[in-house]
Amino acid sequence: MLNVGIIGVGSMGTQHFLRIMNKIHGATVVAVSDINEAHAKEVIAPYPSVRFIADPFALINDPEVDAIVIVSIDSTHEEYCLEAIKCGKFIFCEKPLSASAEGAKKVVDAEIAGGKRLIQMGFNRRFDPAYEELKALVVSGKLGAPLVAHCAHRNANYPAQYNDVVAVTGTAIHEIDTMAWLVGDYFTKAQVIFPKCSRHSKNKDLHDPQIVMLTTSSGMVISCEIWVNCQYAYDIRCEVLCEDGTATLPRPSRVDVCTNQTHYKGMTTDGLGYFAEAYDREFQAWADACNAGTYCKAAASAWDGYCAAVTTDACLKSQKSGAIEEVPLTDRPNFYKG
Ligand code: ISE
Repeated sequence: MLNVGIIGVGSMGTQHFLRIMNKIHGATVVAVSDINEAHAKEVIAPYPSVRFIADPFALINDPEVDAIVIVSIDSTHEEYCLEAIKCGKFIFCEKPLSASAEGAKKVVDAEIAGGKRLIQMGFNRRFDPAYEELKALVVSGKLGAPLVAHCAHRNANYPAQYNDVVAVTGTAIHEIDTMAWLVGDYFTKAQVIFPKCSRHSKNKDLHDPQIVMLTTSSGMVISCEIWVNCQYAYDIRCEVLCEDGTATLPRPSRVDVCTNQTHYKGMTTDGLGYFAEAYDREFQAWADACNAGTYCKAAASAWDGYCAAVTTDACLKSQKSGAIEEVPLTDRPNFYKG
């Protein structure tokens, strides 16, 4: 049984906690840490075997804790990963790996120096059956080489704190990792374009929607529309244009309704619910790999987290310059192959 310690039980952390306690085989949570002690204690109250440990570093070093799940605020991920690497413990780190490419590089260097792959990044879409189906078709080559992709990432509504930085490091980062994985390439150029801004943007520092343009090392061009106050629902789209046809991400199946001379299908605003199956599968894969003493090949590694951070840094630069920015990435080191 894998004894897990979770740092951060906000909305996503609480879902991960409940998922591990109730759905994942071979793993259980033994300790939780959160800056909001009262809330964390409420979350763990129905589970008397789970301890609250106020200091996240003490949780990481706790002898009962075998593996760490990091779901705390983005700016803390790097330091917790570095500490867990020092302890030689397996880590599940929600994206991003670090707030900067420089920070992500420190984590990668520490992992390589330790000689063992310990980090699985929480890029959940790699475990989504719809994305898996799309990737399998593209990789099969049945439609010829992929040339272009159009992605859309729409959230219904975001609070006023959401700004241009988070639009890239919290939202576009999913398209960045997913598309790199889907086409098996990395990015060399990035540009962010600001169209006319929606009146629903609640922050003068949030251009909503915005378009992230990415070029891969093979010359594929990928457009990602990031629209975090689209109002109508949580909506994820992806179409890949290949030499001999196009492949489109299947939409979630919903009841088809006809009423009052109208025809519709329902949608949801709940992003965590939309990808619930992918989250379950990525945690089961993580627990299985940890119990086998290794890393999960299907999951994103610290190197993928680093690639995403280098790409988001270039996007942030482009938001300011308006220009096409270089993404200084190189081929995957041997340590991260396979
Ligand atoms: C959030 O952090 C996520 O991970 C969601 O999947 C994404 O839709 C949202 O835009 C992010 O803020």
